[in-house]
Amino acid sequence: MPDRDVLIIGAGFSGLYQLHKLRELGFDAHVVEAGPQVGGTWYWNRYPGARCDIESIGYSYSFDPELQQEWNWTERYAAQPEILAYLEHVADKLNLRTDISFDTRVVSLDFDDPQDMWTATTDSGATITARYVVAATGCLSKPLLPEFPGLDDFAGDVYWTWDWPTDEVDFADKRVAVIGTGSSGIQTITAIAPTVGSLTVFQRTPTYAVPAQNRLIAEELAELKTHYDDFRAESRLSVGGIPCGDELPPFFDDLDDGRIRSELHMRYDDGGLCFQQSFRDLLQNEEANARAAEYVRNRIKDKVHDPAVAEKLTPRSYPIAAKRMCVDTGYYEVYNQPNVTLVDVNEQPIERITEHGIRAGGTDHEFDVIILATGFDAMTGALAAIDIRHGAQTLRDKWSDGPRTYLGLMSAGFPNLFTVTGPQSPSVLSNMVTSIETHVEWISAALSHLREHGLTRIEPDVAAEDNWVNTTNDAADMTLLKQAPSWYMGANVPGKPRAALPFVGGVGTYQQILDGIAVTGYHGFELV
Ligand code: NA7
Repeated sequence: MPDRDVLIIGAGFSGLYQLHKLRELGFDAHVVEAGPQVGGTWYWNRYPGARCDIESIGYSYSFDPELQQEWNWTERYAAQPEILAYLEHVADKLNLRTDISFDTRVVSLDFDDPQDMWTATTDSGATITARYVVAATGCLSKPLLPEFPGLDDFAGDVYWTWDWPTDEVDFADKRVAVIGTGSSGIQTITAIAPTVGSLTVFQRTPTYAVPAQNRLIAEELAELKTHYDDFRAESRLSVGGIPCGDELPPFFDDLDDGRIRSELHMRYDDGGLCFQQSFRDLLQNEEANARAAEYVRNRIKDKVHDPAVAEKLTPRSYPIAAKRMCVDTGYYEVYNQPNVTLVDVNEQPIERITEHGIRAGGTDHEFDVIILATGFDAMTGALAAIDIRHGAQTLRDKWSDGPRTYLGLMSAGFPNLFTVTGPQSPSVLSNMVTSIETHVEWISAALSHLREHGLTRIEPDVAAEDNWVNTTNDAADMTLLKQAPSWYMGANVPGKPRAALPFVGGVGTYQQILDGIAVTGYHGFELV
């Protein structure tokens, strides 16, 4: 008999809810977490200015009405410490820590056929057996560590945004470099710019950032709490896992110019990622996309005083929203400070890190501090980091040309192994917490179904998986996603196969597909 019914890997938003849900259903579940405490992404990414770019009222659990009523988010977009405090509160309230092993990393998983169980080996060499494994390992949890030659020679301080020190770092009067201008980079840059001695930003691809319009939300939240369930129901059926209001009809539906301009203006000024839902077909229609992209480009031009710097900051080579957009609070304005310099690494490639700084394009820049905000091996990285085997087959080999899953939940040949927000599910194209709840609830119901019917094994059919892989690729082909060199496509990791990692069909559609599959007795899965 296995040690546990279910082994859950990871104690972030996914793993915590998965543990609670399974315990509620009477399963013997246990979590293994690499970090020293709960939080996952929100434990590790504690860099200055770290903040969620999905609104806090949606980026939170809906499963517990009492929790929903008692917790008060202070701001429209919660900062990292508040999200971590929320997850700690949830862990305490639901008494979750007793079933979590901290500071423990799963390094391999091996499936035993006759017994229908997984053996997990941890970094201490200990083993745990479980009938089922749920990988709640996160989509952006395996950091990308670009090999800048000479990094070890640097005499100053090096910080990675994904592993920031717990003690406060003082940048006063320091000469600071930041490499990377994704969400982590631009949040860090904006937060430290007021105090640094000087700041030099090394940018490879300019981002489309729209304003957050962050604010205190005490009154809004009190009002929402009178009908929170309606908001949650709407979230689950929305495109992105959080309601964005009515978008404009498809671009070609006779939209007059004034209406287009006022919609873009209204969305931009309202703030946040709902901007990308200005038109229903913004990610499908090149003309609609170009119109929204041009709007943001013009706003960048308005904000940055030096036209040459503004031009460098302006994205022109890829469609808006085809690469993860950023949400900012004064990011572009940072470049109006006299002590801030922007280096375009396409013009001045980083050649090496030296003892005193960074050599780029033949110029030596001297620094006291280098901050690396270079992103993640998204969606597949955390799974590939575990040696997952069934007989002679490894998941790494199976996915060597790109992930192959059924519904982003399981992969054929690897029975009893579920992924929460796995590749080929909406995940990173959505409010993660909505997508996490959908998966946790679906997986939990599937495990209850197996138990009720005396079954011990579930695995997708190869044909169903092939169909889903084709559906995912076909859906991505109908969009402009492939036109951007983004981590959505695996493009940021050298040697990673290019494949659409998320399912672009939207949260609501996906939820209906999952519900339909469960109702039809788990169509496409083999239950033994
Ligand atoms: P991102 O969005 O992947 O950003 C990483 C940044 O680092 C991005 O600007 C990269 O440029 C840059 N990068 C990566 N490698 C290099 C090298 N070798 N040289 C120069 N620049 C480099 O990760 P984040 O952590 O900012 O955000 C992750 C998600 O968290 C975000 O999308 C939200 O969902 C929240 P590139 O664009 O690849 O050219």
